[in-house]
Amino acid sequence: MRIVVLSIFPQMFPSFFAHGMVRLACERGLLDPEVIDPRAFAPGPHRTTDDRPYGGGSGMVMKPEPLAAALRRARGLAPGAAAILLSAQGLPLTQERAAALSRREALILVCGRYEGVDDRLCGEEIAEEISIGDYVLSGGEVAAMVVIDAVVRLLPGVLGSPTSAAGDSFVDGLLEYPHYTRPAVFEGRAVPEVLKSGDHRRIARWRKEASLWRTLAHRPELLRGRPLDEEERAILRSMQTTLEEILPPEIPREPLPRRKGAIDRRRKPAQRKFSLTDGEAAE
Ligand code: 9D3
Repeated sequence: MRIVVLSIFPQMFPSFFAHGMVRLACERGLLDPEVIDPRAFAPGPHRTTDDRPYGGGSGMVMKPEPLAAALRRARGLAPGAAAILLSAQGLPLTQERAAALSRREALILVCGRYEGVDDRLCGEEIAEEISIGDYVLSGGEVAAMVVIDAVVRLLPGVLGSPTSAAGDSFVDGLLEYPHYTRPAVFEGRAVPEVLKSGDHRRIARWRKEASLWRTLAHRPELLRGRPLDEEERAILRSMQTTLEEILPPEIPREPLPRRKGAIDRRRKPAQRKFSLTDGEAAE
């Protein structure tokens, strides 16, 4: 896969391409990366790539001409590739989107800096915009590395076996179970006995329970978006039973004590638009 990155900080990339699976992919000829600096296409002694925003306001905007010229060069290096802008306004990166990108011949990744890129470039030259999540970065470079990392490990021949990628979290919709290696006791904490038992059925069951428990605790919304088989339903039911044993039902129903001086935002019964029995009364 050809990947051309456009960035005014090209020196952020060499060490990224020189490590781990990304490096392996390059060595195996499965990834052919190139970084282009739009500054090289900017005129004048200062090679300025930013300017003040029309309409005023704080921050600077990336000028369209150097980026457009760099894009033209990128299209020469990666004919037919879609240009993707890394942007906080983009569609969220998911495992599914990473998999779709990994099936393309080539990618052009455009990294913005400053407050953003002149919107006329986004409209005409950019096919897609991708965000890596709802937090503020200072530019697209780290996001481009995230996209490349997620995509490259899905290229056929990068991972040891094609099934390694299929076992990942998100691929089967659950978080992963905990991992352990030697020593058997580390700082007084032992590895769960079952993992040393050699009983592969019990190990598989323990891992399934741990996956479900973690998913329920950290990412319950993932369980809603995924069909559950009978074993998984049984495990979740037993967890509910366990929780009810630990927490008698009246405890979570008790309202939390009010902080001194806090404004009481609890809606009083008189403020309700409808009484709770309206539905029945209408029948
Ligand atoms: C006034 C609001 N701006 C700064 C607080 C908005 C803003 C401008 C530029 C927010 C982020 C950025 C730079 N971000 C990216 O280039 C970026 C990004 C991100 O910030 N979050 C998640 N994914 C991405 S991909 C590129």
